Amino acid sequence: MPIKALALAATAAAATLVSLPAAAQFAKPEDAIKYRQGALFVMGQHFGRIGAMANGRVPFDAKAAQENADTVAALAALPWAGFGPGTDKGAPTKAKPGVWTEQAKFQEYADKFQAEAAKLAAAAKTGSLDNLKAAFGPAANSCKACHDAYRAR
Ligand code: ASC
Repeated sequence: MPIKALALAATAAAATLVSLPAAAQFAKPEDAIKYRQGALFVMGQHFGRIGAMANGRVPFDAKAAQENADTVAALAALPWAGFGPGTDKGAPTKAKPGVWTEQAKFQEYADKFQAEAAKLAAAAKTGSLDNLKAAFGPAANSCKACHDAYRAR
């Protein structure tokens, strides 16, 4: 295959990967709801392990912090595809109607969180607890801001 065609094929493959979450299709609203809840739950578990280190509740383990932060950063792209049209009901959910009536604003929160998750992963990669702590606060705040706005109690 000529180099140009190879490069094109590689770009197409990469684009497929990147657009996978956005293209996620669900057989029924219940599946989308379970999908987003599952992704958010798993993320929360890994995020919580980083928080325990950042807050001194468990000893700092640079490798564990990096693995958990990489997992959070990878999963951060996923939940949003599960908030598509018509997924406001179909299974128990705490998502507020604003998710669907203020889509641009909701997307801003999702983007902000993804940016903070990437920064957290970069900070974890340095192996410095101070860097981890510095990045954890803003990341946690980006979780909380969206929850406050769009998750019912
Ligand atoms: C977590 C988790 C969240 C956030 C949020 C931060 O560990 O599961 O939803 O942190 O509580 O304020």
